[in-house]
Amino acid sequence: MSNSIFNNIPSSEITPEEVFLNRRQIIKAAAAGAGLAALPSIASAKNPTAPWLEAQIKKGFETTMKVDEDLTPWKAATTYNNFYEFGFGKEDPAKKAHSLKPSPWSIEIAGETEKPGLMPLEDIVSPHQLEERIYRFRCVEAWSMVIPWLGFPLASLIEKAKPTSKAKYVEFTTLYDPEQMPGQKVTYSIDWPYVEGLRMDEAINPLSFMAVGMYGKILPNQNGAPIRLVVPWKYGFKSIKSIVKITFRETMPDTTWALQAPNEYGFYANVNPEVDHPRWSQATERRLPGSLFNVRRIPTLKFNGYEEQVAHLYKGMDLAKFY
Ligand SMILES: Nc1nc2c(c(=O)[nH]1)N[C@H]1C(S)=C(S)[C@@H](COP(=O)(O)O)O[C@H]1N2
Ligand SMILES: [Mo]
Repeated sequence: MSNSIFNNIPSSEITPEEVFLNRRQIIKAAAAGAGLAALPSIASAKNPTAPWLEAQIKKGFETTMKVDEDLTPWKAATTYNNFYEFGFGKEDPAKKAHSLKPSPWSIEIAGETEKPGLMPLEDIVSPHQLEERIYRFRCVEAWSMVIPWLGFPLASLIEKAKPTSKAKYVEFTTLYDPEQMPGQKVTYSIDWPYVEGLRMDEAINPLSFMAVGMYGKILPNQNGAPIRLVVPWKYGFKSIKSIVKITFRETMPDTTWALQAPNEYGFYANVNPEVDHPRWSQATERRLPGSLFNVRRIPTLKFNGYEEQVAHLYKGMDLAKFY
């Protein structure tokens, strides 16, 4: 009956990141049959969050960075997601991420650090006055949004985690728990767990942000609860969700998308309208939400508009080679 795992998705929704699945994998998927096309649950994602975090957000936050563009409506930002741990469709995370339990939560600190071990989320977040950062967010699939995140600079978490002088890179790992994240049972998907990374100087750049909320609220599960990375000058796949581990490394980490399709997704993944993806142009983007009659196509900005803050990190590097 089904000849492709994408049968349930209108073709306009089939995304390039999905197309990496090679023919053999798609045939395997078809053989797996209806198992994948489980009936979508109508339950919307709930987030049984920690009361202390709710309270901290209610206490208030400072708005520290804005862009002069309209915010993407909450509904679009929370129902059009990439979170393969809950399926390939953009609507899957909103429908299925209720099985994720974001509390209690902790992050393991590992690798080149003087302080290996578990840090409870409360110890990580509570010391901060939360900041609101309104950032442009550009997916490698050429759609974009403007999101008001709530969180704190990644640099302050790194400082607390005490990397040694050998630490040149920071690796981030998402939770691996197929019971909470049923997409991880799907063997023809990406290799789990999802891993991303930054060079140390990128990680401590003031723009690099750890988000625990958005739109003045706690982070919905589908957006990466309870804690995720946001790196606004890079393609969205660098902004890893539901982080359980941070590993300091001397050498460049192997990251999920760069391993999956090295000719298409690089480690740096800086937004760059001049360097096309092998299968499509990166010169423009679709600003969400659009409609059939109003595709809001706008030019893509170099470093997603954050050139002034980050271009110096890549001085002397050929950005067509280090994509
Ligand atoms: N663990 C994990 N993190 C992830 C992804 C994912 O599939 N799994 N998708 C990435 C991609 S491709 C994008 S565009 C953004 C989407 O974030 P949003 O759903 O909050 O807009 O999350 C990124 N982080
Ligand atoms: Mo993406």
